Amino acid sequence: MKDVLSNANFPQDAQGRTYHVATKAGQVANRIITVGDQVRAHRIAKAFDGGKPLFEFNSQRNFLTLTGTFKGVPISIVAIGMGFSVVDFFVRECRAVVEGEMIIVRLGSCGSLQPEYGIGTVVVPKASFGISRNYDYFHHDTTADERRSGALEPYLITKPLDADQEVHDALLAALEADKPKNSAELFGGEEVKAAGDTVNASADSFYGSQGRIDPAFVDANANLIDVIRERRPGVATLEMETFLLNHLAAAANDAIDLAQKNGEQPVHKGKIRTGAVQMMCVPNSPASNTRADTDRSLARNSFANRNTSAFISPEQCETLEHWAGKSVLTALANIQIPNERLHPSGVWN
Ligand code: R1P
Ligand code: URA
Repeated sequence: MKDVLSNANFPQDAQGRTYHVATKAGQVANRIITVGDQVRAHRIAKAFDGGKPLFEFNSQRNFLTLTGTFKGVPISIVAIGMGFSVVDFFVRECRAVVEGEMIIVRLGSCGSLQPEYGIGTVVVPKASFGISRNYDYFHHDTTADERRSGALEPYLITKPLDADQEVHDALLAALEADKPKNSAELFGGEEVKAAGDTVNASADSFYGSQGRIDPAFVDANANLIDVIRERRPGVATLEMETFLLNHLAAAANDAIDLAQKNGEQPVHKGKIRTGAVQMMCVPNSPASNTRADTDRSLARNSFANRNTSAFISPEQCETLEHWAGKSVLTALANIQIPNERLHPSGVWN
C-alpha cells in the first residue's frame, strides 16, 4: 500500500517522499545530472563506481532516480521526460529532499541553429532564453488589428539567463579532455568537437515554438526562427528544458538572498548552480531554416526527406552520449562542495 500524503501545498508522505519524483532525503545527491530519457540515464549509470547505481527508483509518474558514486563522489542521475513542466516537478521536489548546495546539469539532445555546429558537436551553453506560445494571440477574441499591430505577438521570447560559470568551465574542460578517438569515420569525415560559450533557446514545444511548420495547426510561426535570430543574435541550439532549469535556480537563489536580507532563516541554506551539455542531433532541422529556406524546401517537397535523413544515427548518438555522459560525471565530481554545504547523509537507500 502507498504511504498517505499530507500537506496540499507541498505533498509529501510520512517519510518525506515527494508526490511525483517520489524520493526522500538520503536518496538524491547534491550533484545531479538530469536527462530526458531513461535509456540514457541507465547508460550513463554504467560509469558509476562498480558499474551500477546504489539506489534506483522509478516513480509512478516516470521520474527515474539513479544514485551512485563516481570516483567516490555521490551523484544522482534523474530522468524526467520532456518540457518545462517536468523540470518544475524535478527541481522543486529534489530541492525539497536535498540539504545544502546543489549542482544540476542538464544533458540532452538539441537542434542546431548554426551551420558550424553539425552532428558530432557537443555544446556547453553559457546562457539560455525561453520561447513560449502566447496563447492569447491565438484566442478567437483577439482582433486582427491586435495581431497586425504587434500588440500581441504569437511567441514570447524571454531575456537570457546565465549558467554558472564554474560549472560551464568544468563541463567544457572535461569534454575537451576526453574526446573520443578516431571519430571521423562515424561522423562523415569530421572528428567530434566540443564548443563552449554558446547561447541556447528552450522552447515550450518541439513543434510550433521551434518554428516547425505543421499545416494541421495554426501556429503563426513561419518567420519565428528569423525573429529569434534577430532578437538573440548568435543563438546556437534549440531544446526544451535548460532555460527553465536556469530560471528555477535563480528563483531558489533569490529566495535565499531575500530571506537573508529580511533577517530570516532561508528554507534551504545552499544555492543551486546549473549547467548544460547539449548534443546536436538535428543539424539542419526545419527549425534552423529561414522562412525562405522553408519555402524552398516545401517547394521542392523535400521537407520529409530532411526529417528522415538529417537526424543523428543510433551509433552516433551512443558515441556522443557516452562521451558527454562521462564528461558530465567527471565535471561534477571535480567541482568542490565544502563538507558543511553537503547533504548530511552518505547512505543512498
Ligand atoms: C525533444 O525531442 C526532446 O529532446 C531534447 C529536448 O530538450 C526534448 O526534451 O532533449 P532530450 O534528448 O534530453 O530529451
Ligand atoms: N530537441 C529539440 O527540442 N529540438 C530539436 O530540434 C532536436 C532535439
